[in-house]
Amino acid sequence: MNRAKFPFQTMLEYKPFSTGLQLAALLLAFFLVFNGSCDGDGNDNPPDAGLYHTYAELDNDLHALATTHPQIAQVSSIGKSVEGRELWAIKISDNVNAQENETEVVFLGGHHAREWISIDVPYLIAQHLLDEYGSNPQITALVDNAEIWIVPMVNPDGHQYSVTAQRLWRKNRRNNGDGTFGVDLNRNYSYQWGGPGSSGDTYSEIYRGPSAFSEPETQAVRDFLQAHPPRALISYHSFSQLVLYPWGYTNNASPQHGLLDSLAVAIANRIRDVHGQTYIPEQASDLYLASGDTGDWLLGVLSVPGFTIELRPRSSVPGFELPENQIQPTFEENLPAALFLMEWAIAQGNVTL
Ligand code: 0X9
Ligand code: CA
Ligand code: ZN
Repeated sequence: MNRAKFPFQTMLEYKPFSTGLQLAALLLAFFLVFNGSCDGDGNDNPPDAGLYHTYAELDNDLHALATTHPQIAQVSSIGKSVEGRELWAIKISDNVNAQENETEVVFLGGHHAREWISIDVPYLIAQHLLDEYGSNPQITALVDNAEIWIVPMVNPDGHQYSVTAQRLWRKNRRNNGDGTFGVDLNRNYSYQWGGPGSSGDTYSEIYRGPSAFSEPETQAVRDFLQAHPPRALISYHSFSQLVLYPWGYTNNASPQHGLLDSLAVAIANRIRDVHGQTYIPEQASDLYLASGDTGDWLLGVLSVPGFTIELRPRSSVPGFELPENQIQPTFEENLPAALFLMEWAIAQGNVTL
């Protein structure tokens, strides 16, 4: 298997301006001069990501979903980003205003700024659950028997920067105080923080931050998950079409390896059944070692099975810039997998790993 190096280079070390920097600067200058959003007239155009959700659109659309489905949907903020944006969560359950003794399942998206599809997939899952409630018996049962929490955009500052300034931005927008910006939120969780596959260099794309949970975004996710320990979780990323499970910090198998692998295989099979796309199930360390990610903290600290799904596309062309016409099929193929994991979680009842 020499797959290990390939996704690392394509996903992390993608260097868009390694050639043609001057041309890029020139194009940027023309863009700034002729783009209406920078004319300083105080009537700036809103940031636009085409059919993908921007932060403002997500804020608006999540609240609209809750307004149109008040019995089963509620929007709240789990905290604020470095730049003060709210980290929106939508809770979907019967009697949504009550905290009932029901299985909790969590879906996260948008840890990495440039992975736009990782926000729209969990958003569309939320929308689908709400639209189908009351008519689709499978979904009605899920919503009745679980408390489903969806946090589509964990890194809104980075996302906004990706939309407005630098499409391939990855990290959050922490000012590191040395001329560099950003901490990799998926290296900032505490379990095995600082280990292999993370960097202490502030300029690095995999900068882990000055300490575990140094960032308000990961603090918010941590506090939320400790208050609402889920039975299962998916964190969406892109790209490469993989279903990853812990450990990521070591090649050793976790004590739960058998269960995690069989769930990952089941998830990948359900994805393939929709449009024939292969997503490879594997231990996260088989991709590359990385320490301080969401899945390792979930398993290591909370004993919760969590999966990192790397969405479409398969390879570095088109890489992070997945065409808009693939938003819907990517959602469609990931829906049955998400429903499967919710059903599995409900079936576990109060049994913990
Ligand atoms: O490197 C990451 O954080 C994830 N890939 S991405 O291209 N979306 O950035 C993968 C994390 C999986 N975890 C480990 N390999 N430990
Ligand atoms: Ca309920
Ligand atoms: Zn990612």
